[in-house]
Amino acid sequence: MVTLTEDTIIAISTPLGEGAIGVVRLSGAESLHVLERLFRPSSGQPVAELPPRRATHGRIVHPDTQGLIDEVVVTVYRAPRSYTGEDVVEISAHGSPVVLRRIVEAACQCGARVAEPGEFTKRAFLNGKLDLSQAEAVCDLIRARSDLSAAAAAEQLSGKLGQEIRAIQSDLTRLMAHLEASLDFADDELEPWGEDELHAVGRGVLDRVHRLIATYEHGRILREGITVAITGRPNVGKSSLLNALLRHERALVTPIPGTTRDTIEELTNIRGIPVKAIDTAGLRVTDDPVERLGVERARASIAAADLVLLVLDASEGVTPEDETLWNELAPREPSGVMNTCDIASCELGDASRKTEYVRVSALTGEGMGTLEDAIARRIFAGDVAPVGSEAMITRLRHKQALEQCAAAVERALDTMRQGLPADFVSIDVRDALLALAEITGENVTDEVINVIFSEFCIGK
Ligand SMILES: Nc1nc2c(ncn2[C@@H]2O[C@H](COP(=O)(O)OP(=O)(O)OP(=O)(O)O)[C@@H](O)[C@H]2O)c(=O)[nH]1
Ligand SMILES: [Mg+2]
Repeated sequence: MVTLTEDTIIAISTPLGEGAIGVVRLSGAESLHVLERLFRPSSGQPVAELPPRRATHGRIVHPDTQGLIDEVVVTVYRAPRSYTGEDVVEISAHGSPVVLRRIVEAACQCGARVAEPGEFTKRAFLNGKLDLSQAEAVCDLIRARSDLSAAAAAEQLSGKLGQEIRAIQSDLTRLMAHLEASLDFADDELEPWGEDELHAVGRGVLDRVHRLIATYEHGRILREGITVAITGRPNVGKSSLLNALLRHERALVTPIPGTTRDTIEELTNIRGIPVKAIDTAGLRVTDDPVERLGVERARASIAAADLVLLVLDASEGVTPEDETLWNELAPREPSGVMNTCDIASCELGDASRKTEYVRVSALTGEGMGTLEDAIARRIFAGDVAPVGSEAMITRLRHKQALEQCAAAVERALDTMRQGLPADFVSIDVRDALLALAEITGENVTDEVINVIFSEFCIGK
């Protein structure tokens, strides 16, 4: 297990840049001693006697010169009632990068050291304030790029995933106790279960684990977002469509075919899902070397995208070039978008192909809502699960641990079916429990912990 360092750490906890307020945070056993040397409360109260969780006004001064650095408000939290579980001091200063850096430097002169990325949350985890799934959720919440992503991270931070894992752990622990009772070396009070009961509990666990694994597809999308590539032949309105999705004029639009050369990527969100939308060069054979490079990039973007939108121009109908593109892109199952509905009847479909086009006008915005709905349905394969109803996993790490757990439970059930002795079964049940403990962090290596916390920003 990881050992805690005794250092007292400090970092700027608000984003770098000018702001009304900037917060510097200290954590560790020496926090109050460091504060004592820097802080002069307006009330004249000694720092050691400051009441916890109350705002105290005063001045931060340089420890050597006693020169004024800033007028601040300080909040003291005493262990274990703090974010990290240690003594914590939060200094709210004016949001100037220079002032905040001077406070950090002054504190370092008094014995603090600059925190590593995620070190505050890592300490919170090591001190039992958060389980590992909650610590991961802190990172996800800070990084969330859409409402749904933020909601999913907030649910996980509230402990929802941890609770479900603990419920499964408790079933497995009960199973283990009954197995051991039948071995006659554990709790004498416990009636050993019959085979039916053991099987039923094992299958119940398996169900719950599989249900959680099934949430990964949605969870991953909410955490990581998806990439949507906009493609089609030149001049059909791809860049206009990108602009309409982004609701601002990001890409150049002209009546000249071949306007877009380089790919243009921009983050947005569609129905609460974080989306990276990519506008690409129109696909055609060309002698222009620059355009040709653009077409190569477009093809690479299409290959890497999660979803491909194939744009057609209703005023020109379905052209032979469009047909060729449909065939070429068929393996990617593109969503058809019939653009320029404001000037042309969009009723022409492609009966033979039975293709459903979403009819839009990138110019007037008509049909864009329908397109966004269609994209959201495609992303979530038809069922947009409301965040919050059930525990959800969002990370591959969780999925792999659950798959290991499921495999171990399967093995246990198999071993029972073969009528092998209970101690064989309990080996598998123990493996299942260990796999689950990787999610909550009761069973993880230093390496895994370091990787998880290195994703964080400094000050968190
Ligand atoms: N009436 C109408 N015109 C549109 C619509 N969408 C795009 N246009 C026009 O069509 C022309 C081409 O639009 P772009 O968005 O540049 O098309 P593109 O597919 O990005 O073109 P390339 O980058 O050259 O491949 C421009 O003159 C747009 O104003 C639409 O929905 N209705
Ligand atoms: Mg374009």
